[in-house]
Amino acid sequence: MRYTDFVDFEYKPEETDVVCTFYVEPEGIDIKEAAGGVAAESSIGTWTELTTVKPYVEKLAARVFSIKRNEVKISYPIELFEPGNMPNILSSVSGNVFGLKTLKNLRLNDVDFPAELIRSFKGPKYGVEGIRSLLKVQDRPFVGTIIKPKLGLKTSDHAEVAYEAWVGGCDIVKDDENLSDQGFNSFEDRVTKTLEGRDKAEEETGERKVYMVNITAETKEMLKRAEFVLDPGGEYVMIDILTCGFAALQTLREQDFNLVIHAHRAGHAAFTKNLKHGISMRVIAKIARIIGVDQLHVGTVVGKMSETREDVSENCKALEEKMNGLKLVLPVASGGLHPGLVPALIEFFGKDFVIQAGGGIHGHRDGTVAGAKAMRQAVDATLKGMPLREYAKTHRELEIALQTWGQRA
Ligand code: RUB
Ligand code: CA
Repeated sequence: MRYTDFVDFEYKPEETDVVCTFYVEPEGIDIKEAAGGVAAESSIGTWTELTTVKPYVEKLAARVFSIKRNEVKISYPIELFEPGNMPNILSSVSGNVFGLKTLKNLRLNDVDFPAELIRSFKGPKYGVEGIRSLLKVQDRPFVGTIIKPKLGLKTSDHAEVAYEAWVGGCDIVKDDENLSDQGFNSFEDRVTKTLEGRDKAEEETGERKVYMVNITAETKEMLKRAEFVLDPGGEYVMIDILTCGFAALQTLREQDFNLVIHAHRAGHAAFTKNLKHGISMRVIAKIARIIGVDQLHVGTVVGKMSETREDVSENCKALEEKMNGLKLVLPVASGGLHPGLVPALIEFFGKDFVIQAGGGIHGHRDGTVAGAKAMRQAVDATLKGMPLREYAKTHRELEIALQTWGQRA
């Protein structure tokens, strides 16, 4: 079979097919041959015709069934894939094809997985509803913080900052993505001390508080760390899903620990930022949901990271749209957030999301407690329908935050 033999505009995808949408930019060949090349190389074909192909193999060919300018849709028969094996699926649909010389650019913009494959993974254990009942917060966004400075604080100071954030009003405290078990802040000691602070903060505030400890590590080590968190009553773990890899994420999820899984996407922009080449965040979000994360970073629209409103909407859709009965994943907005951005965030996300701020809390002139208070005040004001500047007249922490960072109109 030649590349163009993989193009069949008459083909109608079966319900059981995996359907991928690519952006394809050919180099020195026409779009039809380029699209056929992607289908061939990601299924049963190669650069030349083979003497070893049998008729039953030809039935497994992926088919290009639509080309609109550079948008190419390809359907893959489900038999090409091993259920429950995400690396296997991705090694086909997002594998060698990225390196083809005859393609200037290639981006995997979307994947629709059939029910049978979705069912072969666990999916989220808690999802939005599970998190809401765990935290006993029903009618507002969650407020979270990342301990800053992101690296370097010794354990006692880390725990103290966490305690202050909770007392000030944060529901969630999390480690940063690159904090694991370094000499200055060892994992086990940090879990113990930080959870002690959580218990104290819960007692003092009467609110539920959670600590998302970063267990990112080699897989076996990561599982040990997850178990360690359970002992002193931890309810959450955080994992860098891209640097650990989807197989590691799946191994963690399959333990079925009573732990909410927070997914950090550090490194995603290496795949997602170039709009003509790579893999979209929407695809990464779908995969993470199917494997089974409970919450995931999706961008902010208004913060320090680069995604547009449309990008972030697409990411959220992947977490919320109907997908074979999978639970909804809680979107996390994070990156350059501060109280002055809260009205714009709530306008975009609604209530089901986490407002997660590091600098925008620990950078408050009067410290972490004041920073967390200012964030909660911004949420309260917005939900009451009051302009932040008005509310700030009687809420000093918010007033100072607005003075320092301003407010987005
Ligand atoms: C933000 C932070 C997060 C980034 C990740 O800190 O530590 O790791 O938001 O980006 P700060 P994304 O609040 O000080 O900016 O959420 O886009 O993956
Ligand atoms: Ca971070």
